[in-house]
Amino acid sequence: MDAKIVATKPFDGQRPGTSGLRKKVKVFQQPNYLENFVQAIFDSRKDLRGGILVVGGDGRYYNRRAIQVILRMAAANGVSKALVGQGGILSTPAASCIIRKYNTQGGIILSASHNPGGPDEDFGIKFNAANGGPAPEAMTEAIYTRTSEIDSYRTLETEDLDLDHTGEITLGDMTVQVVDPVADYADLMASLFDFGAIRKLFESGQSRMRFDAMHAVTGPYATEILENRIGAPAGTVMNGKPLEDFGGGHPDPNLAHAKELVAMTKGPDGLDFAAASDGDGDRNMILGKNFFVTPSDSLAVLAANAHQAPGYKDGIVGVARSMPTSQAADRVAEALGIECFETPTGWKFFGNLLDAGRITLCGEESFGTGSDHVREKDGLWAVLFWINLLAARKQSVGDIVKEHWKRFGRNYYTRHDYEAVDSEAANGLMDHLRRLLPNLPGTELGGVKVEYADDFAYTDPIDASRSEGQGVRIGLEGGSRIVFRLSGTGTQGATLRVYLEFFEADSAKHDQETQAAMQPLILIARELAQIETRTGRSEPDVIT
Ligand code: VG1
Ligand code: CO
Repeated sequence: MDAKIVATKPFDGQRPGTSGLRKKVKVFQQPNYLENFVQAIFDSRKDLRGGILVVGGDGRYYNRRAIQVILRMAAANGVSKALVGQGGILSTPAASCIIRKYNTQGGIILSASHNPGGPDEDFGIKFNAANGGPAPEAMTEAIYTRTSEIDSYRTLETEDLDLDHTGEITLGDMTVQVVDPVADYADLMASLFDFGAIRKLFESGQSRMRFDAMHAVTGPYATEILENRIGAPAGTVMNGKPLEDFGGGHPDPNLAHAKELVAMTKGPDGLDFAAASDGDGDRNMILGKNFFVTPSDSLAVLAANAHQAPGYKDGIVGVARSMPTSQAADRVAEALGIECFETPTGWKFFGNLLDAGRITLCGEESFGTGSDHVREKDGLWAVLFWINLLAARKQSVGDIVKEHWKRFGRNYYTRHDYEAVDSEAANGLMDHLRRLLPNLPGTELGGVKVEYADDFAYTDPIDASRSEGQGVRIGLEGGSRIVFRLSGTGTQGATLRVYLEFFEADSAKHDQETQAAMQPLILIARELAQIETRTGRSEPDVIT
């Protein structure tokens, strides 16, 4: 079958952000918009010709359509084999697992993650490299450059394929193998965690739990692993059927968007353990009875207890966290005598450290935790790690975290998001902060001395690549920090994120309500950035 060459013109703005190209579905539906980006991937990743490509997505609206387009283009661009999740479904960590397990040349993942789905909502596409991780910046820049000069794309004229049954299909000269999206991933989890010990915990009846898939991709994964393989009671997984619009909600596992689940942990009859994941299955939220574990604390607790899970029984070699993530993990690394890295926001920056064997665990404040088992953050992995920990330590979630604070001190932490702010105002605010930076060190904020103030830049310790302008960082004496950055995943205006952290060593002061305890720092941040006068917003839209 001959490839058809279709003439096209470049679209502006196809530069991938923190995690791929994310736009409104309507933008992706423009003729040639998706095709241009996909052809730019094939043009800049020459090893895909004759290679194996993984394709799958989180099942949101436009997923099925996009996959048919991508498969035709893959065949026309000389890919020899495509591995596709049944029904077009692959969670982001499962895609990473399959890219690695079958030694493929990479994968195309369709997702806008925690953003809402549906005809008027968001869609996204990203390329993951042969290591299973999100394309590093040099790769995404090459793809972007190609989108700005593209004049044609290659495709085939064929009928849509039936992707709802596993098995092999021929498409031109390419083989499409439709794979069970869950099996390989579930096997990997079974190799890392003690399913027997977890089963006993469930059988004891002492730990009542729920996992909220938020009508997103992790439903089938959680049902297979928790209910079928481990034997948790039926109904442990809630909202387990993936829907194209996630039931109209934000598939974002946090206190603001997983309200139903959070409510189930409250009161004397509250659940002992509850967890949720996001649209594409890479995020996690961990809750205990009347207890919320911040993602930053979760990373630190997992690092301190890693040896309790079979997959990490020999300990960990190092940890990394994104810059805005709290410094709780740094304290654990110091106690363990292992390396700790601070990287820019986005999972792509962990890839080199993981590949080089410099770190075992990594995480972000945005409900992302993961390890060297794949090259993406992994929601269900974090949930299983926590349940394994509960089974091994025979303690409640709250007790484990409180004991951790007693030993290492507590890093109080919160993030305030101002969403869909006018872009010009948001950029003006960041410029204003950058202008303040040189004069801040040595002055006082709220009576505390500023130790450093900078616009975070990162030099990758493995390949020396440099990333600048990654967020304004203000460090105060005693370990408090204020960080400001603009989101790189939003699709409407700008989203300002304000990250706040302060350290409390005294265990008598570890029981404060977070927002109340952080009020002084919150006010300082608002004033310094002139948030209200510049954006017209007096309160954040989302507090996590
Ligand atoms: C956000 C988070 C970041 C995360 C990214 C992708 O990016 O802050 O930590 O890596 O989303 O997560 P930003 O640029 O909007 O702050 V996911 O689960 O949306 O793939
Ligand atoms: Co996600």
